[in-house]
Amino acid sequence: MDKEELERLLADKKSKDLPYTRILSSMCTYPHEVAVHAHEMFIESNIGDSGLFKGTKEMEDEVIAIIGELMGNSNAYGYITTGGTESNIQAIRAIRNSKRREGLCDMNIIVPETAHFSFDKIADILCIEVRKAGVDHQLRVDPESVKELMDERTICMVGIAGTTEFGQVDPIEELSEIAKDERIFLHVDAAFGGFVIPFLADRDKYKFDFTLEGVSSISIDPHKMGMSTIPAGCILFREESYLKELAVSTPYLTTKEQYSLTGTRSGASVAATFAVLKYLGKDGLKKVVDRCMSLTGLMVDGAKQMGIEPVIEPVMNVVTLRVNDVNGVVEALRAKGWEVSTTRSPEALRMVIMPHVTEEMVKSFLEALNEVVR
Ligand code: 0PR
Repeated sequence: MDKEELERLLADKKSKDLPYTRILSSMCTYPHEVAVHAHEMFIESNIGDSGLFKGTKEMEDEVIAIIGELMGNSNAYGYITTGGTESNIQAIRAIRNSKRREGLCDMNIIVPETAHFSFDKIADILCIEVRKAGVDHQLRVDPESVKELMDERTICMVGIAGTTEFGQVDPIEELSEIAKDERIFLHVDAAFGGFVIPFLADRDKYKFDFTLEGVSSISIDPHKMGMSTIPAGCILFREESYLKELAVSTPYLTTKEQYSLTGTRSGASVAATFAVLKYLGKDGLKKVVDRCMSLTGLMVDGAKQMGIEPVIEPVMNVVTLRVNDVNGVVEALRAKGWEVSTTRSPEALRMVIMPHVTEEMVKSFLEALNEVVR
């Protein structure tokens, strides 16, 4: 195939992909232009053999320190993963390995029933039981339910800072107290919320990071609200010993140990994450969140004016609306060119107000919604 023909083929495939300008169902977005530039510049970098790519490794170390500081601990230990799934797997694997060395078997962990489906993969891969704790009327995990599920084989509790479906934040402060009392590992899944909560006006209501003594590890994804390129997640541990639990020996590489789940690993998305963090800084990231939150308010207010109520008042940039015949509404909106998603319990329409969403998009979506529900 010559290049022109290949170009036509690629363009044809591209035309079948939806542009984000029609997508309200995704937690991904267009990467920031500085991320795209850095990604291209480091396209061949494999941080899986980091001695060959020392500049990339320096960027990863700095990114871990910057994100650690954002999470209340600039001395946290971790690495850039492929996303929230790998980060969650690695956190649970670290504590599982540590307890296995102590001789424990038939272990279990407790996650909120609102947890991301990556925890179902974890049950399968790590062969541990994943117990699901109930939530309150605001869809936050109920600490009493967590305590009831706990036994001598419970090795970890999980709290979610920004649930996938509702954008709700669990009472991590209470979980942290339980973690301290019971000496149990507490993992916080902030894959989505990690780059949102620190910039909210009412952030003090949602303590979730390493400033809480009981928090042992955090997942936070640059490829979601961090506007980096895919794949970019991040796992952070308070203590280095947990990162060491993940080590395998890599005798013939430039480094003697590796902690990551994957072998070959994208240095490009490390560079992209570095670029966004350096270029935007906290002020720039806050502006992104401010804008998303103001459009979230616009969408919820518009829906209320049509007599449609949100399931919860949005905590972050996720809008869930109570409508009759949710699936019918999704189909009708799709016919009008809008991609939205749904929640399971309670059933609702779900929209994520990512950085690619504009005021015009929200207004024209509300018009479409109004026509559909009428
Ligand atoms: N933890 C939480 C709280 C998440 O919301 C997600 C993904 C993960 C972990 C897993 O992250 P990775 O997908 O990076 O491994 N949340 C979104 C979801 O499952 C991911 C997503 C993004 C899905 C864009 C679809 C989409 O179009 O809904």
